[in-house]
Amino acid sequence: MSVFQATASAPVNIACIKYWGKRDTKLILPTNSSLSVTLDQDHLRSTTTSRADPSFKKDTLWLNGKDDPIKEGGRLATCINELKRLRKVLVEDKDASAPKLSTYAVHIASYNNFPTAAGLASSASGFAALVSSLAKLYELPSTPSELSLIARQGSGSACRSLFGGYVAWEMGTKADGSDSYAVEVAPQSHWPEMHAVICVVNDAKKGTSSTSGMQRTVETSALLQHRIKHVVPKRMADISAAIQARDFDAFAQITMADSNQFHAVALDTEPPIFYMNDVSKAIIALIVEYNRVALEKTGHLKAAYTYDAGPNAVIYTLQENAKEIVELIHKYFPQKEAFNDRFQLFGGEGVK
Ligand code: 2P0
Repeated sequence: MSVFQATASAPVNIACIKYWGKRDTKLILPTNSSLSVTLDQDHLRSTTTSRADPSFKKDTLWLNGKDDPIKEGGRLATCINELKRLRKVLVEDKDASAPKLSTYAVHIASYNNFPTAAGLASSASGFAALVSSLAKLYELPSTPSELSLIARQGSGSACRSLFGGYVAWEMGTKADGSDSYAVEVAPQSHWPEMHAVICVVNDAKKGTSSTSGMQRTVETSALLQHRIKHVVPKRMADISAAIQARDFDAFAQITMADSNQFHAVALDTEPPIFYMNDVSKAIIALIVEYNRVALEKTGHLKAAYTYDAGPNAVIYTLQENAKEIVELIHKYFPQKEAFNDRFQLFGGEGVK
């Protein structure tokens, strides 16, 4: 008897131009485009195995070994059902001999090989790996951009984890979301010197979830409207050009400015949202000073901090400076065991 099973893995990504706000909460359509770098060392991935079998009673997910209920009408169910629909339309309807996998329930097991203590959100790599594994199981002829349309409906940032390297999520304009997908800006090999140092300030789960926080921002922040209309479009173009030109100075300036503005719109939310803490801010001060000295000595910036919806710092730098930055962090924050240089990362090949 045939076994219908496939495994795929997907990487974590960290945005330089931040996604924050939805114009459609069901389809997960963003209020602005975003751009990320994929962190792709082998120990920072979600790996998912999917199996379809006529004997299975219902779709089931195990997340890190624990049963994770699939809510009817929820994001997971949406992704699974959409992939089943594509299996039927793109494979079974075209080839009468293809097994009718779209009619079988699936069992899905997903693991993150990075510890919760890494302080990294796992929804992006998790949904990207889930979509990739089902697409492989169903032998879909879909491109990564086409699959990103589905991963997006699991978690917005997940669409960017369908690629390695430098990835843009184009917000699109259509109401059905068909033009809101991820595209590769450049592969990791284009600028392999790019590294990311992750500083784990706090590995606790964040106070305000991204999903609810960003909608409060959409509803209450005037600054967000300015950001969407007048800031992000130019930054998307400028950072894409900086990546193409391997211009670290421009990349760093834009990345830090966008992190700052994302946290400013969080603060501009009613009631205000604070994701960074005093240690996060001290790291910003350290990087600002480090860059000031570097600029004076060499005429160039050496580091770019960025913070997501939590206090942990990700510091982008070129390989030649990575060791110095890790040492600097250890020097100024010696008591913090949580600062962890195990996670020196670099962009990579994306989905395997
Ligand atoms: C980003 N973040 O671009 C931004 C920056 C957090 C700060 O994407 O509601 O977990 O599942 O679409 O993708 C976090 O938001 O939110 C996020 P949903 P998601 O990476």
